[in-house]
Amino acid sequence: MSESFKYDGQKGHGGEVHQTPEAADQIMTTAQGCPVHDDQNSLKAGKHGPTLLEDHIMREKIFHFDHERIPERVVHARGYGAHGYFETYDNFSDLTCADLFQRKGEQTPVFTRFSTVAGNMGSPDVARDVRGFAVKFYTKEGNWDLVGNNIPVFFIQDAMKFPDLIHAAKQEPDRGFPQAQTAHDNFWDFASLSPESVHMLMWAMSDRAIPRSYRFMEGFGVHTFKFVNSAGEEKYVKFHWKPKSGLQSVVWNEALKINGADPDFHRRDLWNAIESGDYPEWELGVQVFDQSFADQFEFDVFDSTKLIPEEQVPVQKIGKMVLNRMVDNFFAETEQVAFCTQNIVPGIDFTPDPLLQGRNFSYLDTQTKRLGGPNFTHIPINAPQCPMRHFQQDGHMAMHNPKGRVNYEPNSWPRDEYNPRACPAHGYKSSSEAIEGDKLRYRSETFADHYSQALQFYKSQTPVEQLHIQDAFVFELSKVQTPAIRERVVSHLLNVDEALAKGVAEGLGLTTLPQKAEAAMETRTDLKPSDALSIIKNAPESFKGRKLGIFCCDGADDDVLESLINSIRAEGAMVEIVAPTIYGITTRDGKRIEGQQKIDGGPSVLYDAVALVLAKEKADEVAAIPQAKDFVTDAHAHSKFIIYNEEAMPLIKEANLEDKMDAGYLSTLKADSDAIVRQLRALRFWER
Ligand code: HDE
Repeated sequence: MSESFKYDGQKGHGGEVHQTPEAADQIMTTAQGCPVHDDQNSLKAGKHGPTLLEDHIMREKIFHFDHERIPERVVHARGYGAHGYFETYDNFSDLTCADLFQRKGEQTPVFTRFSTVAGNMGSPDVARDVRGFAVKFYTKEGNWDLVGNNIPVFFIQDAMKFPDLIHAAKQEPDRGFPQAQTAHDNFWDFASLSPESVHMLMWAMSDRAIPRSYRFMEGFGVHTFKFVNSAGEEKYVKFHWKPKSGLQSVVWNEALKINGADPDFHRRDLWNAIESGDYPEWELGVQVFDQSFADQFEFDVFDSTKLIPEEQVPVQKIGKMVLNRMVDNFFAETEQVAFCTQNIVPGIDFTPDPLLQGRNFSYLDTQTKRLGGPNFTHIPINAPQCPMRHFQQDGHMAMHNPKGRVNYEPNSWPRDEYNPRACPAHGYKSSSEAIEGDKLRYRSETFADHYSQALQFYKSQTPVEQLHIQDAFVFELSKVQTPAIRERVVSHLLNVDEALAKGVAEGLGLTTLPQKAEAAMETRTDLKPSDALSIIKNAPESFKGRKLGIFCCDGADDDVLESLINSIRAEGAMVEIVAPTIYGITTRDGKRIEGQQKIDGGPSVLYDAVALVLAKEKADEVAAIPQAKDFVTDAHAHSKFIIYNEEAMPLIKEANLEDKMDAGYLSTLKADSDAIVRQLRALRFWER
């Protein structure tokens, strides 16, 4: 080969040859700061190599790459976070001396991470699962982590059972599947042998476990905590997050399809909302009660498988959280954030809830493993935004290091910020509690009722939601291969509601009903339904923050499209154009509208409602696209509103829906677009 030919590894690969920096601050360096001359070719002995060990630049690059991963979270591995602030509504010093609740209008920075529980880091977002809802408040008196879920109760009553629960829920250890789902033998075997989980199972089989988006779900602290004011008065408190945009879930068949079409559905949703300035908000509510309420309440307030209905102790709103900034770097912030239930601040305290007590050990322990040492609080996302003064020192990756000679106390050196002392007046004081008794492994008898609140939850649902619960049990148990496990689950449901148990048994094809499971306590039927527990009863009656998918084609009517898009935007909602090609369409008047999705990649499951704005000359061609047919068929099956113009009738006919058109089909001929959008506020046409 001629000497004049110099192949640089880029020519012919479409890359720019020798991309050079335009300014001094664009020069690439090694991690040690040494400027790099060529980042694409290793250092070789001769033109064909071998590569030299001397190549410190390549060695450093590959060494660092090899160490990029840290252990994923043992649970809640799949998650997504955002920054924001919490604003206090008033002075709540009568309730708590927690600094962040003392001043009306005070803003406290927060970082919030939402997650699923069972799936590994790369699992799909819309798995049927509990969602984590963890908030780190960077208060002036230290970080307060409220590490909650989107369901107010939990599967188990004692932390001792947590490893078993999670082992059973995650992939089975021999085969390594199924991933991100509880629809398998091990989970239902464990659950059906742990009757305390029945209340939570009802929630997990409800639409709560398939939220439409993080933005449309509630959050709960689950445990009972304590508020303590400056006079030392204590109250019990349960924390609630209420989304300002109302509750919403998807239906199960839709969830299955979303996971194929867009496994990042919830991530993308939060990213798009925040990046477009539509900042999601949640109000923080508290249920505050005292010992006398706790004494007369039907259940033990330290039992995390029970909730306190809002009708019995109303939720008082004390502030709101606004998420308004995405992270700069996913790993640095969302992956490295270390929530710890034991991070509390003066004015808030724990209770003896045996689940909470166990968590207070687990979170610190797991962060040390995940983040590699005791100095994870030095990582910016975990560091308090108030001063830290103590004598802790050294360890891996120590970033905040004390100055001066003093690192112990008592000492007689001058006091300053590097020589702090504990303060009896302002320091964190655990609330006093008289405790006596023998050392023993024991489950309190007051934790023994496993079915009454499961029934109360079921009775609080609308018929549509009740049917979804029944269907979910049938779906999950149909994936269980061992008949005895399926029957054991039905035997528990017989203690909850006979019609539900029979419906599930029928769905499973059981010819005879099993015996009722032996119950430690008989199910109470006197608990009143609680409307707050239903999603549909708490729907927002607004289409704001939701998304309309408009399937259109060349020749579509400009007026129809334009007025629909304007009305949707006026509602504060989003629109996506779905077209036969990603190039988009040319309207009847010759206007070009870009497509955001090609029909194959933009199925109707990605939208809250759909519109079909087609054109006469293209109607038959479009009706022949199989994915276009699925678009309509799925929207119909998922009880979505379907807006259509007359030119879309051939597609509707092709989907065999002409005879099934109900009041959920909204004709652009019969109503103006504002009126149509008002109808979308119901979110779904459940009557279908
Ligand atoms: Fe967790 N949980 N958990 N958990 N949990 C973790 O901590 C644990 C429980 C929750 O976005 C782990 O950092 C025990 C209830 C959320 O980073 C670990 C018990 C509730 C997150 C852990 C529970 C939660 C976690 C794994 C039973 C709702 C994700 C990684 C006693 C109130 C936080 C990590 C994030 C994460 C332990 C039960 C919520 C292992 C032992 C109940 C939202 O420490």
